[in-house]
Amino acid sequence: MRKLIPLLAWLLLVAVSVSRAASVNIAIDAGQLYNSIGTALPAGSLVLLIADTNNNGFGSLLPSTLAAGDYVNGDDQILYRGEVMIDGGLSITLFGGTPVPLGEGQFSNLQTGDALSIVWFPDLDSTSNSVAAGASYGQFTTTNPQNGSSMWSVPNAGSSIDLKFLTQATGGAYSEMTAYAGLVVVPEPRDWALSAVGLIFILTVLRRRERAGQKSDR
Ligand SMILES: [Ca+2]
Repeated sequence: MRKLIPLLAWLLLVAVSVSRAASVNIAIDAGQLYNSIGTALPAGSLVLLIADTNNNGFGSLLPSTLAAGDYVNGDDQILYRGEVMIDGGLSITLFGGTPVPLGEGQFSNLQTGDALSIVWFPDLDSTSNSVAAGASYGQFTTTNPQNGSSMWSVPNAGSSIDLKFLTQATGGAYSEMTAYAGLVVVPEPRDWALSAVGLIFILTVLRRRERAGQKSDR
């Protein structure tokens, strides 16, 4: 028996401002994360923690900037940026285990109970500041947490939770397929609308020129 494929763990501690007076600590333990053809993500790949601040579900990602506080599709907000780390164990602590303080009031729409999700990008590294249409990504959230995970939602102010996302390759219960990046960033609707308007304009001009040419030929 040889060692298992290198385990990938991603853990972060985040202090998220829930109200002016209190914050919460969120730790994440992740298993293998893959691209769409089953290759494990390399160390340094960008991972985001996002929240469904309007409680209407996580929508498809739109082209967006990727700073903490930005929205990735209108109302799903980035709480924290992290990166894939490779290690032989399941516990890696970023920042020496010190919770990362985020500015109070930075997430004014965030409320206790908002669903949480992680998003990973096979083609972006942790220094990337934006994502374009067509980029692939994977996303995970659950209302039925396993392996000792807390609920994947914002806890009460002042409390700490541990979100776990462990695939079978890392001793967890989730199939490897749940860690595949099979989604793509879609263009914003208005981009499609603008393209359609532009195309109609060009066709109209061409048709007029064609008609003008036919008249002058007579
Ligand atoms: Ca949403």
